[in-house]
Amino acid sequence: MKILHTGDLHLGRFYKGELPQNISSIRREELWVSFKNTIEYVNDNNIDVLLICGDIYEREYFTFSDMLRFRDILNKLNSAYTFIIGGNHDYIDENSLLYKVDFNEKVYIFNKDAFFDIDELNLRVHGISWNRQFDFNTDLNFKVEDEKTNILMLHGSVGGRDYFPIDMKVIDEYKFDYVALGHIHLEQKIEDNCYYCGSPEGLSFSELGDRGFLVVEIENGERKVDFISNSIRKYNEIILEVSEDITVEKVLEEFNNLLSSKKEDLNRVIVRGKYTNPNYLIEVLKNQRGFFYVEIVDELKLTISIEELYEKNRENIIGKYIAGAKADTRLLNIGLKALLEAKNEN
Ligand SMILES: [Mn+2]
Repeated sequence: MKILHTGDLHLGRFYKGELPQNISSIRREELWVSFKNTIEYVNDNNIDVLLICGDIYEREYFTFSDMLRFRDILNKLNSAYTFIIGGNHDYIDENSLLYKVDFNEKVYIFNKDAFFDIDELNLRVHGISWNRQFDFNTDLNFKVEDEKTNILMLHGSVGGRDYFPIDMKVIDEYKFDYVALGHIHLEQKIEDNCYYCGSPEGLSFSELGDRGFLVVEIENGERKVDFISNSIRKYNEIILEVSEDITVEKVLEEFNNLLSSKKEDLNRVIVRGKYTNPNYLIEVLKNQRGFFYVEIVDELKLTISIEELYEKNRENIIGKYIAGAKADTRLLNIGLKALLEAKNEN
């Protein structure tokens, strides 16, 4: 039996000013495209079961027509069974949009049911939708059956204290063939039979690198878990180190080298080191074109000391300004910054 484990899709995500408008619109749509690609993967690779472990969508930004779209995409599945639990962003109650549309008979949504059986696959899938009131120590209702393949779906944090804490000591007693987790957006193995799938697309600069989903093969009690990279773009954080003896031209060469394989990604370049004209360099880097998205974080320091600057500029406006403002450090820094920038513009 082949299982695809995904979750934390965050369809409809609203990018709260963290990206420019045009980029966030593209990303919002790409979350949908990424999900469509996942469905295509299920069809092309004879996956029997699709598990979606919560946070499919963000309740406050998801409309009825979004839910119809979600249904239409899910309906493209050729034969796989789908199991859905709610997460903290799309918690399930009687008003949940998941209940306002009709899914086909191969889609199972966990609300009150403790498990569903699929006789054709000799499979029992347990699941608990995210619930703030759920008491992990007393409310568990698992009925593992040894003759079947037993799977559990949860949305919460292993060892955590808020947001549905999951106690692995309790889970381990049930001997599940596989425990599919959602909520933590970084793909990771918790135990041999228990994984977080991670978010299928990075959602911010705190979700760097490769993203995708997990494919789990369970055959005769043997289990194989593979991460499949599937994201449309990645978030990257890149450090660009400079020193005062490097020309702007050489910095640009380095910048382009670092980004050459990442042109279509979302990149954050942190510029570090000491430089004679830091503000000028940052402006030049900010104006580079030909990338999907690059943001520059300025961690440069001015190398030159005030004394040195004064010695080199005695005869011009910079030197005269230093002489006049040196008693007030704050004023000195503000004025110097403006003067050095103005000088570079000419
Ligand atoms: Mn999430």
